[in-house]
Amino acid sequence: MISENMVNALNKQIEMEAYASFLYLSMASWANTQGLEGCYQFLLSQSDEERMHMLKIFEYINEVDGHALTPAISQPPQKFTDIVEIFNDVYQHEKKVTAAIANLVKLSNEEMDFTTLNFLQWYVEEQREEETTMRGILDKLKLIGDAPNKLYFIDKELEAVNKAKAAAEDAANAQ
Ligand code: OFO
Repeated sequence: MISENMVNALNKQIEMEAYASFLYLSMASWANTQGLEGCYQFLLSQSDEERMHMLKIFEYINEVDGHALTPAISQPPQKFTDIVEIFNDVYQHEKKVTAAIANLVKLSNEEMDFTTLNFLQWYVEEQREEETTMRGILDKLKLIGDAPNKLYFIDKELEAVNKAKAAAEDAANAQ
């Protein structure tokens, strides 16, 4: 049986995933106002993914007889100055999420809650993938640097990331 302590910690994670979903949605909206369609689509899809991460925990808590709570979400920033800064912020945020998942893994281990430990493995892998993706994007943005028309090239780069992601999803769904 899951402990109250573990349920509380998972409910906290729901809050973090929900905040990430809204933060990325807000970033997507700003990118849209700048005409950065590739960045907009990427951040929109990241926002969707975070909602899915939230729901997965939500359903898990209820499945194991806990009480999943709808989180209170503080308002994310609405205005941004620079798309490169946005991707830096996303990377930093993902690192925080990775640390939070690591704490959940530690807690489930300490409590010998192997069901939750097993459930969390998906998140461990997901965070590794997310950090790799974000680092890859930041590396590309560094290469583009302050080139003339840099926003155009950044957006093209994000379009390529979106295409690669869609292809990987199609391949996974075909299995
Ligand atoms: Fe769910 O935090 Fe990003 O991936």
